[in-house]
Amino acid sequence: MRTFDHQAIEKKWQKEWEKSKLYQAVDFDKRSKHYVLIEFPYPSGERLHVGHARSYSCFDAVARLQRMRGYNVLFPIGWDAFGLPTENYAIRTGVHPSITTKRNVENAKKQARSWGLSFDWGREINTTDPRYYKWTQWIFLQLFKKGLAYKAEVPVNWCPSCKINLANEEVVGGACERCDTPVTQKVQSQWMLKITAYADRLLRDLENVDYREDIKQQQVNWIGRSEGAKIKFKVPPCLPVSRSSKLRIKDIEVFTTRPDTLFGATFLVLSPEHPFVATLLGSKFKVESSKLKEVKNYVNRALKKSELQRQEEVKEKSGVFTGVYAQHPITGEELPIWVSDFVLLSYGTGAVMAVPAHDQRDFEFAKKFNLPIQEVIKNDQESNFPKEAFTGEGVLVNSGEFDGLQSREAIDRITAWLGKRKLGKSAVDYKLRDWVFSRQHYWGEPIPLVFCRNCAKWVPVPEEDLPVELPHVENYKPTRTGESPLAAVKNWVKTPCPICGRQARRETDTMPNWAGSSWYFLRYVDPKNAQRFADKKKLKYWLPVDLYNGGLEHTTLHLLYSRFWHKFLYDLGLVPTSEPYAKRTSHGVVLGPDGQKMSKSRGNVVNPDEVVKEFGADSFRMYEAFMGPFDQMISWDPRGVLGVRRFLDKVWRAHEKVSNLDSVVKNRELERGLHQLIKKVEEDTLVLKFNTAIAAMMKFTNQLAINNYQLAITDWNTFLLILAPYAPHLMEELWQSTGRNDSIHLQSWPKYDPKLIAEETVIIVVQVDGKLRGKLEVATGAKKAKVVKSARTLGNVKPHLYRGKVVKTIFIPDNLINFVTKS
Ligand code: ANZ
Ligand code: ZN
Repeated sequence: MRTFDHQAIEKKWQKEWEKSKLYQAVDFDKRSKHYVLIEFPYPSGERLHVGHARSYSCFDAVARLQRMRGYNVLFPIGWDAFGLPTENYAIRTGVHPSITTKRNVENAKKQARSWGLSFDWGREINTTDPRYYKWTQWIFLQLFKKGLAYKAEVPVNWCPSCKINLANEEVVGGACERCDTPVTQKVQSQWMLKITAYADRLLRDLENVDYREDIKQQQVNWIGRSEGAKIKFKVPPCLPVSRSSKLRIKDIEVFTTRPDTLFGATFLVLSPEHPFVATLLGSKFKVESSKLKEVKNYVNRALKKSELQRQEEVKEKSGVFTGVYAQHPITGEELPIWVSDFVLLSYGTGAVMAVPAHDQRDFEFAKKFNLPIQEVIKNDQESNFPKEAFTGEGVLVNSGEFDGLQSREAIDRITAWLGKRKLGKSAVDYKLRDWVFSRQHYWGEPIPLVFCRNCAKWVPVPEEDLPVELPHVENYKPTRTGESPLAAVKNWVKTPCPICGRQARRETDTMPNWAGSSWYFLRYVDPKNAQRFADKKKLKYWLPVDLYNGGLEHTTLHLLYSRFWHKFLYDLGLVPTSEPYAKRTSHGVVLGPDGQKMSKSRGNVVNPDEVVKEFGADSFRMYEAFMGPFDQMISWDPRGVLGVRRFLDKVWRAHEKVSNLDSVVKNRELERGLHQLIKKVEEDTLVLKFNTAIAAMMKFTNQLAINNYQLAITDWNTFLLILAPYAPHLMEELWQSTGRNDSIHLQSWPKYDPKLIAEETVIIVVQVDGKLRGKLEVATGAKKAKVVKSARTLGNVKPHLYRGKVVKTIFIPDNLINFVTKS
């Protein structure tokens, strides 16, 4: 037969594997454990796409290989199912999100099954299952109890069309990721998680994990640690200070990475949200009222922009003078206080000392508004001042008693000087901010807190009352006030206070989509536990995750969030490792056949179900692994799938040929090729070079044909084993067709013979006129010319050759060389 019936074969084995629970991970098994994790999918209406299939197929090959190598492998799957697409669908159609989710999960599951992935389905989880989110809520409560969850008025990205607050990553180019409406800023009271308390450890512990270098770097940049100092600038009271003379004028504190430039500070700049600005606008200083109006207008305009817009617009500097001055902490000089939106509230202290000679942004600002520029760092080699700011280090000038010091030393000395006078201190700052944890949405985990007026505080729902189940609603639409739709479920919102029993109100905000995925890898370890989020002993056995693959779009937030939760649980003594993932990798995106990002509107979406139907799951999976280097973006190539299918057909036919030869002379060439293949496929798969592993299989198959299939059946079986992780159905079929009835996927990975795969050598006898004069070690099959050249130089051969002229050279490959001379 020229080809095989993939539909029959695949269905048959999928059923068989499932029945025998072939891929079950066994808790506490004596074998070493190996935990292979892929990011769990969102069950959307679009189902799983060929991008999912890339990482699933490749990591399935890893999981299968590791099982064959003797590991007790945990390779689980689940559904990250809370979130907006399902909610928006509910708004459009009125179908309850839980129904949509159920349907989508069923479909996606059918797909994943049809691909023959070796997931342990017994551990399947779903973040929207109350038995799951009970523990998401429980972990939140632990954070709350430890003071790591708090409420704060924060500026949030607000989409006026979706009527929701957006996380920064949901804002693309200043617009809502979903509806493209320009995003505005709004101040709202939100639950925050204090991830910044873990900033240092999240950074430091990157040293102890094996993440791909660029992934590590992204984490480092996102955390964004800066060392410097906080410096106080006093603001002299400009009396009269309104009616209440008790009002204290706060100093303005700035964060700077360059205290050595302090003498070059010629003005201060505050972010529009800075509390000082609000105080000022409250007219507690004596400032001309026209000035105040100007400031007010500027601030109002700035507040409408999103932080992202502000960062993008920094080139066009804008700002306004407040009319108020601060005192330089050393010279006592008066420095004008400005407000500008290039200063962000959420970084440092929201205030900067501007040093135009040494900071390019300050330089441009000073030029535009005609503010003084004072050089304080000299560096003859590098400085381009006064054409532009010189931002490097050098020797201090115009800096009083600190003149002549190097920047580094000056930083220490000036910081110490300020410290002694309580005007400053060294400080570390992070770009990382606390995590805005509430969403005004329906389809998420309810935040398990109750506000009691009588107790005057937020009260946690008692743990034994968890989960706080999401109530059924008719209307999923966010309210116009920006409140969650849950606020409209009056009898759900009203609840007795767990402390005093008086009527209180439930929190109606829900958790962000990131919550459920922040700990799911822990639940796989013990998915059915009703007493704890996971049994400690099981966690000890399975953690950490040995290999975690996911999209680059999750390299910053999801990775940081889950590392944060994990560290928190570690501090509570509830998980055994301080890091969740020993190793993190990432796959490249699969583009459409036209080289563009796949999208419905472009019409270039490849439907995996059609590919599987036409070519079979094995061809589909193998093509996904073969399409190119795993970490690179690759366009889908329909001919590529066909090519892989042809390769599998060749294997299918070779099976018949090899099986029909009754006795075979061992072909050294082929044997060596086979052992090289064992090594190559094992090594390449483990370092995620799936494409080269498959290329080697193809090469061997060609070699086999050239050598007339002269392979012993035992060696052929080895070949099937090598292919088993990549083409699991077909290999099972071929394996069991030779009379075996144990699964190929329960076999051990073959061992290669290192001697066999080394370039082989032979000893060649060297004669002169038939007399033995030396021996030579050469590579098997070495050519005559090469052997002649080496033989002539042998110590005992050379003199004999000089006695006469060589008239003839007799060469028997891999055996003998004889120089015939005439004297
Ligand atoms: C004075 C100075 C002089 C600065 C100089 C730099 C160079 P990184 O390195 O990214 O941490 N800054 C502080 N808070 C800010 C905010 N909220 N918005 C915008 N800029 C802010 O940046 C630290 C530097 O960024 C700080 O050091 C401050 O400017 C500015 F020659 O202070 B520097
Ligand atoms: Zn109460």
